[in-house]
Amino acid sequence: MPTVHLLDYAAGNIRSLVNAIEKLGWDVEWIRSPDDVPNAEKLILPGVGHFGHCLTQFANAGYVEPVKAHIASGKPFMGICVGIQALFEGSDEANAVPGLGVAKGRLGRFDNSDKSVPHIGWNSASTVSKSSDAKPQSVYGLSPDSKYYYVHSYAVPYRKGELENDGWTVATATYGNEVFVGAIARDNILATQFHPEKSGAAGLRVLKAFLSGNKTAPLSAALSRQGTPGLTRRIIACLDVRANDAGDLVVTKGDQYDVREKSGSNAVRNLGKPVQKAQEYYHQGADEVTFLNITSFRDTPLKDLPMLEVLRQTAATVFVPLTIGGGIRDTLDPATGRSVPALEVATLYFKSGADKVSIGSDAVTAAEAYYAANRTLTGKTAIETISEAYGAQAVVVSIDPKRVYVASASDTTHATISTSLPGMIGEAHCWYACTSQGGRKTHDLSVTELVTAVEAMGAGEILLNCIDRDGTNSGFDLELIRSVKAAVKIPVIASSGAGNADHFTEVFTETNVDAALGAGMFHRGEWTVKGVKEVLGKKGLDVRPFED
Ligand code: 1PR
Repeated sequence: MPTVHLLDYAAGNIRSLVNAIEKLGWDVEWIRSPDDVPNAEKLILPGVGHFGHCLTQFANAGYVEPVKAHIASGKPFMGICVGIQALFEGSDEANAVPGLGVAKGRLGRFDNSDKSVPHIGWNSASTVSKSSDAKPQSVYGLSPDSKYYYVHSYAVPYRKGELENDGWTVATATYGNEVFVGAIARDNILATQFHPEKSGAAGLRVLKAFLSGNKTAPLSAALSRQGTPGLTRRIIACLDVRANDAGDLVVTKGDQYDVREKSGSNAVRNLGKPVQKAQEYYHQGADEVTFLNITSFRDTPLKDLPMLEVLRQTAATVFVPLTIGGGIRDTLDPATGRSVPALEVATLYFKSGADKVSIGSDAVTAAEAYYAANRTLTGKTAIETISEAYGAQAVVVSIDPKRVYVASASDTTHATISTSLPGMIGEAHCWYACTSQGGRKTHDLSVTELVTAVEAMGAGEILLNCIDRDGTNSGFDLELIRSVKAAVKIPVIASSGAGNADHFTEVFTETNVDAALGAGMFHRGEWTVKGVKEVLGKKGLDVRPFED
């Protein structure tokens, strides 16, 4: 098999990239020291997380000159995510750390006054015409009709002509009112801010064009419409996974978190096999797939090795972002009695193909400790340590709130909302209490307190479930979503209650939520992800076009 070299210089969850390259029929060889660089014919510089952390590791390991020499030699080079950022002169993320300066420009942080940051999701990479009468150039199969998966807080602002004057072909994306550089190409160099390995068929096409040296790979003919620039509405399929009574790992789904059949056997509801289901949703056009290991609070996640295998098999065949949740916390190794930090548990998942980990119960405990210590950050929580090592974008906090009704706002110390859905005895106010251990334990901590605390700790995204709505098919809790969106700047995923496509339309039009997740309606086959997206598209909501 042909070989591509990948530079291994910083902690990062790059298993997905290896999977994508192998799927395309190439072998990966690792560059583990600067002396290996001259052996590379084709070189990929990946990178996720913090610019300063990555570039400092890169420079300290002695890679700057050998990589510059590789680029100058004319041999193929590709940078991905921090790998494109490295080509520029520097970043506001770490002012003192220089980039390679191969391209002119610096990265700035997205403005979060009008939008969520990090920028997470599917956006364009539309090549810019060289002159007003010229057609956009087709490079490496990048298509203005396709969408690619981005996850970052810093970007190079696009200024017309600047990069082009130095011979670069530029592809841009738009986030809010900011236009930024999504990809650049010149001679032997291709670099993308998005992750081609996580961008489904569109991304694999770009990666394949680079690997096969096909700079002028044609635009995809598969799509029939001109894409709208900007971030699409993200649809996530969620699989709650646990062992059933026979010990098999199954996809299950509860009603308000009760996953046992109501009649007859009272068995754990079995809705299919995790890997197969994930593949099904990928082929239906799911923008992400989330696995929640819902009983891992009972035991140490180190015992959940079958879950790692589920992840491995899924990641080898599903090329959109994968999140895994359940049991991400400090734990004890039952075999040796050794204490194992949450970062090590998360690393097991990242190495098996997860792109993000989702933290539930442990986030509640950490937030309680944060407030008890007068909002002091310890740097030791699971959120902080994983965010530090893998970047905020890799840390999702999954929340399981439930409504607590009160007759009057003065009946509780928590901030309440006046609700349009009064309680059983007409209470017109409510607040949302956090729970842990799959809803079994209720805490005297509101959901807005929790999200504020975890954002301060470095979480990159909120997965906002709702016990009252889970499995009810009655639509998302819009009041809950609005109150959480008002409390944080990081993206929020709406979850629980979706029963049909109109519920997705409703949540995207009635709130400014960043993504929406469905489970039961997909598992029971009542709706496909594709069907939901078709409805959203008809309502004028931009979704990632389906490509196979
Ligand atoms: O606490 O870090 O070990 O993580 C455990 C994880 O498992 C948490 O993310 C928690 O939300 C999840 N979990 C625990 N018990 C259950 C349960 O259902 N008994 N599921 C559970 C969470 C919510 C979503 C569901 C949506 C959409 N369930 O998984 O997919 O509500 O459902 P719908 O569209 O069918 O309404 P830790």
